[in-house]
Parts: sequence; structure tokens; C-alpha cells
Amino acid sequence: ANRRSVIAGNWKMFKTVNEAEDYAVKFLEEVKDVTDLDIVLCAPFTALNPLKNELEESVVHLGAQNMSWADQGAYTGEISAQMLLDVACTYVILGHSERREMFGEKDEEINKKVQKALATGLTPILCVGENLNVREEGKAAERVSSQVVQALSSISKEDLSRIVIAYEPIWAIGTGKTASSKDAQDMCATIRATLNGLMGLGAEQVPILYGGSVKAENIAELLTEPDIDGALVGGASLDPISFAKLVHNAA
Ligand code: G2H
Repeated sequence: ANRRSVIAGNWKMFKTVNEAEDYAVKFLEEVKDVTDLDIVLCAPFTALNPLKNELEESVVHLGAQNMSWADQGAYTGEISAQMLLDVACTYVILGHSERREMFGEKDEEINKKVQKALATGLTPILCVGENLNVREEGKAAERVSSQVVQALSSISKEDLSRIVIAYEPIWAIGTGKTASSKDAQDMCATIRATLNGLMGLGAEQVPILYGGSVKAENIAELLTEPDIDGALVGGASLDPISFAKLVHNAA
């Protein structure tokens, strides 16, 4: 399949404006010639506008880490899709396990956010993944498929062809434990089969990323798997030089 590859950094709650600007200068210098995959930086809200200026007309795309399902109004503390578009975001991470586990996000709410992102032209990076209990009970595939189906409910086939999915087993996040390439591949194939059920052959076009302790040293092996099209990278995206190395190892 001729899917595009995506390497997305997820900075989580790190970096001030100055730190983000400094990162952008160093990172761009290292990756400015990379054109065969999509590079995305998902930064905290406060760093987005400064990064817009640094990354303008570069090969690096800008993304946010969360978004409201509402357009505007009395929603204290929320950020809308329009606000993200206004600062040149083209991607948004939705349903990250940290949002699900610590901030109580449910599939139904994530579905509303995915719908809003697609309706406004943002590319959602929909995160799914099972925790250790579910894996040990042998229910990982069932749980992940159900997350995919619920998050993508009532979305047209055409819109579905514009999403990116990230499979992040919760037990591998920030723990240094990467899923084996085979385990990651098996689940990404399950996700693609689930997408196939929802959208037919169009599922072949959807990039599926793996996330969970991805580093410069293990990215190339993960990408040899047929259903893994890139990575969502947390800790290893925080240093511009080592993240650039990861990008080069993926390209
Ligand atoms: C999983 C991942 C990025 P890390 O959350 O989304 O983080 O690479 O630090 O495991």
C-alpha cells in the first residue's frame, strides 16, 4: 500500500515558549531536507503560536495534544478547533491514554472530538490501546477494536480516509518497555481489519502509528512491519537532535 509515513512527537506537558523556539531552530536545521515522510510536532497550547512562526513553510507540521468538541462558548479552560487552525495546526492528538486515564475522557466524547476535527479540516491522530490487565486477560484485541469502532462511529468513509490512528499499549508508555515489533504489528493489523469493516478498502490508506517508548534505536525495526506506518513519540521527541536522528532512521 502506498500510505504515507508519519513521525509525530508528543511533547506532553513540557517546554516553555523559549524552549520551544530554541528546539524548533535546532530541529529544523537537522530535518529540513526530509520530504519522504510527514513530521509533526504536537506541542502544548502555549507554544503553538510561537512555533507557527518558527515552522512556517518548513517540512514540519504542527499539532495540538487535545481539543474541545464544541465550537465556542462558555467552556472554561477548553480550546476549539478554530483556535488550533488559527495558529496553523494541521494535526491534533485525540483520546491519548493519559487523557482517558487521568482526565476521564470517554469513547463517546472522543468520537465527538474526532468528528469536529474532521469537519474543520484538522487531521486527528486517534489514540487507542489496552492496559496491562486487559492484555493479560487476553482481551487486548477486543478492547482496541471497540475503542476504534466507538471513536469512529457515525463518520463517513470519505472522512475516515483522512484520519491517522496511533496504537499505544498503555503498559509500554514511558516505561521503557516497547511492545515487540510482532505484538505491535499484530495489533496494528487488527486495527486495520477493524477499519476495513467500517470503510472497506479505504482502510489501506490510513496511516497506523505505534507509540510507547519509541526511540532512534528501535524505529527502523518497527517500520519493517507491514501495518506500522510511523510512530507517536513522547520522551524521545523532547531533544531536537535525538528526535531528528529518529526521524532520519525512519526516512
Ligand atoms: C506514548 C508515547 C507518546 P513515550 O504516550 O505518545 O510516549 O514515547 O514517552 O512512551
